[in-house]
Amino acid sequence: MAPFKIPKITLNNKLSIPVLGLGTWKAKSKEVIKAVTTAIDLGYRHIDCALVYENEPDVGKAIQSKIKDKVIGRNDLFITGKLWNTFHRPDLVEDAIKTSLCNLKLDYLDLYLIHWPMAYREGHGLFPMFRNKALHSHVHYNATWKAMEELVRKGYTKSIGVSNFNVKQLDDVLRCACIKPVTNQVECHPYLNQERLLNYCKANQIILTAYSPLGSPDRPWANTNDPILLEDKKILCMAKRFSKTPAQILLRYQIDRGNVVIPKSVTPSRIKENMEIFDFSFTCKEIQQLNALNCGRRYVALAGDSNHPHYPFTECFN
Ligand code: NDP
Ligand code: 1BO
Repeated sequence: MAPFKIPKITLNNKLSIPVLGLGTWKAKSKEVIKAVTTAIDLGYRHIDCALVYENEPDVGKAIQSKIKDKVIGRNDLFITGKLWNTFHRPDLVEDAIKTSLCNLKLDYLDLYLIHWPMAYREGHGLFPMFRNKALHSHVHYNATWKAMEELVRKGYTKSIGVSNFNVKQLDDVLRCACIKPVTNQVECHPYLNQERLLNYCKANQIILTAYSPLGSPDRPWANTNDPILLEDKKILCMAKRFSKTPAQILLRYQIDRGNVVIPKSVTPSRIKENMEIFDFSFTCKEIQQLNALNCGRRYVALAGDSNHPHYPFTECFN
């Protein structure tokens, strides 16, 4: 049977992106190979990657083998990569994307994002620290953005965007940009519905890509007392009403708000379950009911960086 065709939406540069992608953060070597292979066989075409996930070579292996077996062509895929915080200095940006391309065994990316607005000290590993404190660099994200634009001109990536940028930071980028960001990839789910940021994005033709849409239950810093989104009573109740799973409710919520969504799973049955969201939809009232769960709960805060001048999650800008 032909794999299911995941719908796409058009970006502000007229290219298109599948509305559902596979997340790869925290997926270990062997499991990510199997996850990407399973996902492509089922019909996923959009894979969300990053240098800092330290599994790009394995994602690349899975992609290559599917291309070699003629299950897909390179043009059928939408591969996202991310510039890590230690490579924001404009002269480091081209080498950073080249490293990811080499890891992924690709000659271009579909989308390359500035992973976070904060630059870290260059040349001391991915998480430079001194006496338990993160070391910062003063490179401004606008300067990094200008180097990102060069990557499009040189053909290393088709589109560029940002991730974890707040409204003010997006505004700064838009003011200096010759090439507009196509997306802002941010944490988004009913506990952190990002209404203000989403309205800003919509007004500026920027697609919001929702990360941690299931509440990132496997995040490394999870505490036993943290609220579990997938077990929220209202979500469970809605799941029962629609004969869907809580995960499917959370994913459809993003699609019906016009967002792209990138759940991570290394479990074949869940990778399949997470695709089975295109046979139902929510009314505006149901979206409002889900929006009403908003409580500002952020599962991926990188709180250790809160003293960085470009830390995005300060109240006045969200
Ligand atoms: P998610 O919200 O996608 O949750 C992933 C967790 O949910 C895993 O433990 C997974 O388990 C489990 N899961 C997946 N599907 C189901 C299901 N149907 N039912 C129950 N549990 C399920 O968290 P992430 O934080 O990983 O976010 C998704 C992706 O977004 C990342 O992998 C990454 O690609 C991107 N991201 C980007 C960030 C950025 O800064 N730009 C930050 C964080 C994420 P299992 O794998 O065992 O099946
Ligand atoms: C350091 C966390 C990044 C996830 O994308």
